[in-house]
Amino acid sequence: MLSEILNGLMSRYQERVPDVAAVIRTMITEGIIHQASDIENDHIAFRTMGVPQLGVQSLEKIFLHYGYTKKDHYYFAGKKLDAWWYAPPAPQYPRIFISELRVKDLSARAQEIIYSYTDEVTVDPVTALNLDDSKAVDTFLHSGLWRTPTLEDFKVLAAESEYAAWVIYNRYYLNHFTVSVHNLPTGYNTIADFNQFLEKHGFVLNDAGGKIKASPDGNLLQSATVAQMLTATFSGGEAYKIAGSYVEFAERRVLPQYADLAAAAVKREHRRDGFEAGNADKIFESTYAAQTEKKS
Ligand code: OOG
Ligand code: NI
Repeated sequence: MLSEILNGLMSRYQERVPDVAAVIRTMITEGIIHQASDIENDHIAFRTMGVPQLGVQSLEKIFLHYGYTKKDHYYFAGKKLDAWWYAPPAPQYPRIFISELRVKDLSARAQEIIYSYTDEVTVDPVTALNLDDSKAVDTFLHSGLWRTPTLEDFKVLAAESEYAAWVIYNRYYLNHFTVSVHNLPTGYNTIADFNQFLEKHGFVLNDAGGKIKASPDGNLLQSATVAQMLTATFSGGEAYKIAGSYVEFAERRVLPQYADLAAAAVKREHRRDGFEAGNADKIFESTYAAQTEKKS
């Protein structure tokens, strides 16, 4: 079942990213919500390596099997990434955003390092999965795919692509979940107000391009925490702090053609859907050193 797979992802993510439980706890103590399940999860996101047997074409098969629909493509020239978003089979499920590194656009040295890991996966591992078996899917999403990297390889990759270094260590670990703020009580239901609440409680926000990332139509507003650092253990046994995952917040405004709907009648389909390349480009930087170094 889809909800089992999503719950498995969320529980591992929550164990790894203390900010997740801290945001939820603070929302409860502030009286914004009663319990964690009151939070609407706008979307979740994954990162992957764009090599033939892996990448989006592989990972997406899981979610297409569970009824997701592939939607728009986004291209990030500077970061050498492609991404797509997927609409859920029913509105109680989160959207999914999956990006992949355009490995062929990197230097020969970086490509060689990446292939030395990804070549361990000889065939698309998702084709071998029984996708109806949600336990098997859950196990797969939390398996290593390739050997633990060396610290040296991690550092060489990070110097050229922080995204590449993130994926070589973190693999398919959930990159973030996203709190929908627009259905929260007044005082918290805009990104501007919610950011203020977060900062008052000590959460550090990604300020690349400004703390509020806004789509040109003004209807999709996003913010994100700076990723928390975790102590990674590399193949030679070295402990080294690297960026883990972060938490995102999204405000989707009611589309102009539904502006006259009574607040109680507004549903997901009346709000701005999809993603925005300009916003996403800056949100990726939540795991980049320029942001994480502000925090540690
Ligand atoms: C994804 C960044 C983009 C969004 O909502 O536009 C994003 C990532 O950091 O992998 O999450
Ligand atoms: Ni996101």
